[in-house]
Amino acid sequence: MTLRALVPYFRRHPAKLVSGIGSIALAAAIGLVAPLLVGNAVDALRDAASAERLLRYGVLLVGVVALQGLFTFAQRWILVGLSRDIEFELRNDYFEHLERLPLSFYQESTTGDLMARGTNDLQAVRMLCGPAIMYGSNTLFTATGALFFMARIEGRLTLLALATMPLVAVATQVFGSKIHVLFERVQEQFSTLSTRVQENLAGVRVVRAYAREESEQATFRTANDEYVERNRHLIRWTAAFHPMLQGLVGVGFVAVLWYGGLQVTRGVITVGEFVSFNFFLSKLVWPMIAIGWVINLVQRGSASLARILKVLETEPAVRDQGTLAALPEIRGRVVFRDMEFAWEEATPVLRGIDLEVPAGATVALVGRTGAGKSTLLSLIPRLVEPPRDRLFIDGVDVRSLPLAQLRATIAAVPQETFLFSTTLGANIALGRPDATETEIEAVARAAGLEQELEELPDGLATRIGERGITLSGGQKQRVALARALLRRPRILLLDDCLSAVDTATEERILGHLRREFEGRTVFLVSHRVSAVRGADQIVVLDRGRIVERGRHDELLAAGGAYSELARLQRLEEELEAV
Ligand code: DUT
Ligand code: MG
Repeated sequence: MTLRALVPYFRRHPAKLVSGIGSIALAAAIGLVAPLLVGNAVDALRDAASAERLLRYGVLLVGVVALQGLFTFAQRWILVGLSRDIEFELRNDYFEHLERLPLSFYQESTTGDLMARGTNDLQAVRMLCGPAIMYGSNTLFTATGALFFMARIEGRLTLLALATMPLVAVATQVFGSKIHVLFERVQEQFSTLSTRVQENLAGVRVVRAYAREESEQATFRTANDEYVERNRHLIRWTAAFHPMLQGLVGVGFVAVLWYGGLQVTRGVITVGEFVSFNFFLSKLVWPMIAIGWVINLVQRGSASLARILKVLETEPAVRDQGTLAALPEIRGRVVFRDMEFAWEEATPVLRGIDLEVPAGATVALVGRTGAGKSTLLSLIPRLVEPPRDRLFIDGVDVRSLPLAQLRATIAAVPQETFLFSTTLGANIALGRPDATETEIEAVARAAGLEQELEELPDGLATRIGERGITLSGGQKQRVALARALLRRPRILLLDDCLSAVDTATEERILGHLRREFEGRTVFLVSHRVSAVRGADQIVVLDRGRIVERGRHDELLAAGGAYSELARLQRLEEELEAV
């Protein structure tokens, strides 16, 4: 059962759970004293009413209520606190897991949906851990106690009072499940809504550029309408639910008034007992309503928990497995042997790739868009899992290397850079938070950011991204490059990392980089011949196969795809020069 997943979380807080439920029991028990007191007071009025006696009852009653209040406070404080603790831990676990999920998972799920699970669903689980337990146990204790005393006063009257109970249970069940279904639909629509907002925020430039504001607004309004509509539907049912319960309870009261009054006139019970009885009955009203509410909370909570668990139970695709062979030192020789890879079955993206890159060498990958260059690079740090015995570093299958060692050896600049909304310096130091200012500045210069360092208002301390300065595409790329250089990796993967920089700047940066490349194995993807001409080996990929390889001059002489590319680019440059 889904709810079992919460057991380990509760196990961590035994003291809170026990003292919380203990407080509920005490509060309920003390609460039951009040009706007895009032009953006695009423009977005392008839026997021998004296102001002093009444005052004594009054003071006692106040004391009882105050004590009950104290324990009610304690139960709330402890159990709501406990639910917050569990929420905190669950949220951490959820986030931690999101960090380890395979890339494919993110292609299948929308951000809005993942956000909804981490917010709304988590909230529903918290309600299950706190209020549901609190009101559930309160109901249990109060109802048991009240029924016990009621039965002692008058058995038949108690049965009469309880006659409406099965109806309440049935109604709760019917309404509860209907409400549950409607709530699911509301949650679903909320996900859709948040996805739209999230995409519009992230894609704000595209929306503006294509003048899609109005149509996006219209789509959003429709989705928002639908959300409200679904909520209305839900409200209709929840709104009808409580009055109906109260109505049923009211019928019980009328019956008790009639039959109980009769019993008083017959002298079977005293007026005081009758007053007590009614007081106890009124104490049952809230628990009866609470039953319905708690059922709802449990249903919602477990549905939400199931959604969260679905994420938590998704296996992190890439992780250490089998026997590992940590190397004392990685030198950086990378070998692909007959590599086959497909993102989706039946559509191979890499086919029969044989490639040897000696430690310290630079290999350049060129080829048409979609040829598989980025895919090839993503296999090396195991961002996606390569097949076994196809990819080796220093002669060891990458799948046998501990992930931590493998990734510490490699720094990659992905084709699409991503910067966090923090300072420029912190973005560069992402992979080495302990780096000194001087080190960060050195790599920033090596990555061609010298001018930016001068011109940005606070240099490395300038905030970028949201609530900060927006960098240009080429600037972002250079920040990402600096970030990779700072890690001083043995293997450096540069995926078209200067594509947004003009050719002259690229030349200049590559000049700096030659020094950085020394002693490192470098994979350099580029569409520009000027960027790759200096590489030890140039590999031309086409539809997942290596179609040509060699040094710049050899490939030019061979007169194949590479020399054609070079010819076209020369032509372009000449045209530009005109
Ligand atoms: N592909 C996927 N899923 C991914 C990434 C890529 O199915 O997560 C497909 C798209 C394409 C093929 O793999 O058909 C190769 O893509 P890749 O990104 O490796 O191509 P590229 O050589 O890097 O192209 P570009 O020069 O446009 O970056
Ligand atoms: Mg690519």
